[in-house]
Amino acid sequence: MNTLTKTLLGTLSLLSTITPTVLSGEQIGKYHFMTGEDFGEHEALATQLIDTLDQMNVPVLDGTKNELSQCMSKTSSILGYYSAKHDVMVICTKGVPNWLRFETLVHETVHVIQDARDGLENDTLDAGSERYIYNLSTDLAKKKLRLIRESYPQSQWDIEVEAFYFETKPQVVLSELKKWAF
Ligand SMILES: [Ca+2]
Repeated sequence: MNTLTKTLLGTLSLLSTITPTVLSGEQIGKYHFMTGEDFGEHEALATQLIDTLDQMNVPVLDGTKNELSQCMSKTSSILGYYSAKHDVMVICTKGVPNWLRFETLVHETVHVIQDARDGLENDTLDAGSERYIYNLSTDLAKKKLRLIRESYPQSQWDIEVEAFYFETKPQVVLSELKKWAF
């Protein structure tokens, strides 16, 4: 069983809405993976990010096309997420403009970097030192700080400060990601 298959099978236990039929090997190929083209004018950078994530065995799934519950809920506004347990990224695409899809890809990629810092094989994320996060937070737009405080548990504030800070800096995130891909 290759790494990607293992990862996807692992994801199935997390994302319960995928029907059991996709468990058979040949249907693994029916997963909807994202490509650079799904990000419109951001295609070039998105392709590089996705290719580098692929090298790290982190697939990027279209959560809407795969009908994952997190993307189908009418009441929630989840744009995407990264599972450190399964090393899988999910981007919700329905009604999401290209720029916001791309920002979500970059944001979630920061979480992949945080996961890689202390080893992708474990489920923990490392945001860096308190001083580093403090410095980022003083530079972060007040609106984003408020969003973090209101939308995330306090235990996640540090990792979100870094992710929100760099979500608009795709080049920086891509170069940092490449350090972890080998
Ligand atoms: Ca980790």
